[in-house]
Amino acid sequence: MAGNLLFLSSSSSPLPLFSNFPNLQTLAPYPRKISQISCRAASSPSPPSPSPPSSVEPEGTGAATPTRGDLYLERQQSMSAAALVLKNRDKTRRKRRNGAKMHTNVACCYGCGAPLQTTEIDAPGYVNAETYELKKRHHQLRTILCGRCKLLSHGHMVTAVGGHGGYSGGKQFISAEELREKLSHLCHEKVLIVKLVDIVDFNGSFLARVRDLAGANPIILVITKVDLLPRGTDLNCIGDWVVEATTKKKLNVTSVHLTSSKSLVGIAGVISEIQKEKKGRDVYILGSANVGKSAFINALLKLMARKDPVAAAAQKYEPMQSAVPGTTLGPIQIEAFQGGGNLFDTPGVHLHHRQAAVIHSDDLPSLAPQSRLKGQTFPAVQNDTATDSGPVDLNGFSLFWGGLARIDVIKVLPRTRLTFYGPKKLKVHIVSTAEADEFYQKELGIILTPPTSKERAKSWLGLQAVKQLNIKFEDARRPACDIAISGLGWIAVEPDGAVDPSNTDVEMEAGELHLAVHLPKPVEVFIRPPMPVGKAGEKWYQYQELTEKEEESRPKWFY
Ligand SMILES: Nc1nc2c(ncn2[C@@H]2O[C@H](COP(=O)(O)OP(=O)(O)OP(=O)(O)O)[C@@H](O)[C@H]2O)c(=O)[nH]1
Ligand SMILES: [Mg+2]
Repeated sequence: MAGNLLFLSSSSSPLPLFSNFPNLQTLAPYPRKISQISCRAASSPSPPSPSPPSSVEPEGTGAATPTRGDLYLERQQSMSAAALVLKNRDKTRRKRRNGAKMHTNVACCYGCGAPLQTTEIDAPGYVNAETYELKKRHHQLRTILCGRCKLLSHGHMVTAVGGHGGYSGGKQFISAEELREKLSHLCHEKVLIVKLVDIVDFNGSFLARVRDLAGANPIILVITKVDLLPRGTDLNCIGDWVVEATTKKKLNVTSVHLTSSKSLVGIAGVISEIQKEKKGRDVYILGSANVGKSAFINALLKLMARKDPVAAAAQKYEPMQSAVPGTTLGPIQIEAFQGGGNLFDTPGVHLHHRQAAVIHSDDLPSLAPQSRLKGQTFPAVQNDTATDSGPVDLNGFSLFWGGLARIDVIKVLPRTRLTFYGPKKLKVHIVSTAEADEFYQKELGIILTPPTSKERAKSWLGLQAVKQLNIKFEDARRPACDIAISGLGWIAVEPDGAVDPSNTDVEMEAGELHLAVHLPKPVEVFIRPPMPVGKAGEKWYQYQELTEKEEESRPKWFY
């Protein structure tokens, strides 16, 4: 460095050495100037500047202007850096491509996608050695259903979640990170993404991070299980509500479909949208665990099989569906389309913030609603058949939703009602807040279930997290909001219970409601605009007022 300084100071420039440094500062786009000067000095000294530099020189013309040597050196450096990046990128691409191919080359159970194995009888993918050899000889490995899937198909609830009281060989359970890694090739390929969201757990199962997986690929958004919505629900209102909620998530959604794999509502619409958007690409069905991906594929094949012999053939080896999250364990490739491109079922993403992540695996089926939701309302309306009618004014009371959640009513309007929408197996119990702690300790595992036994209650996390909710509302004639509990359902909060707008007695009252929600620590609670369900929903729901431009840019919804 001393040599460098010496060189500069011995140049013919009349300016002292340090007066050149301001020039260096003006050359901000060349931040490596000082080291470049060092190199130049050390290797090939450049001739002195012919004209005396002024104190304010235009950028890139002073003594520090890169010489051809500098430029050569800089280009060499950037070329070698680029070569390194390209080499690494090629390596990653090759790895990704191999990874993507891997799941198509390894023989997997067609029901769950777990790699076939003959050694661990208690692990997913197990098939006895003779069957395996026989099928292998006949090139029929793709027709094998593993031991766990056979149990599932006979109605057994076998979760694949290892170390959670579930399937003892459940080490093949895939974490959200592993799944992302497995599907990371998607954002670099041209594929069509069909993203599924469960209407009963809209916020908990939404999986906004699908954006990272999908890249720039288009997304068809499919809302599943709409057959479970309360009787009288107008799907037009639900469609508008869903699109409004989705718009906020900023996804590349082409269209929204309200579907039921049970009643086949909306499935035909998704098929024609897939045909329109597919353009020879592979189609990936993505979503959180248990949202109904495999059931949706079965429904898709069922309808497509009516016209398409390829889909009819694919129906023979359908993916397994079951009420336990973690049914599908690996990507399953299905040759479902005549015109090229395959359909892929994928394992569900297990989100840590859903109730399914914290309860005992044997209790998981109790989180899955089996039939149409019917709200449990508190205080009960007069003609309601609810057995536990409770008090008329909720202030000072606590409501337990099974053993999984507790809502303390701190301050609400005297006639506020709370309506619980979720699995029927979870009953709601109400006690005064003063007795709530004792009641919970005494009744957990007995009447407050799940956890479904005193034994299981011992290892229960408890409701350690308390979230204070201050809910503002403007119009007491419609619900103020929904309190959605991830993986469970939601509670509609109606400030005074008069959701019938024809009721002119209702005083228009704006205000604030104060509630406290107690949950297991990882479980999330979402406050959202109320979902317009039941006959009343249609009456109070107000469609979004949109400009023409907004109308055009929003995805359309179908059912
Ligand atoms: N009522 C109703 N139930 C459904 C519907 N779709 C799926 N289910 C039920 O939801 C549960 C989960 O369905 P699956 O298809 O196994 O869900 P999945 O998303 O593939 O689950 P994983 O493979 O574990 O990620 C099963 O009990 C299905 O019967 C639907 O449209 N309506
Ligand atoms: Mg599945």
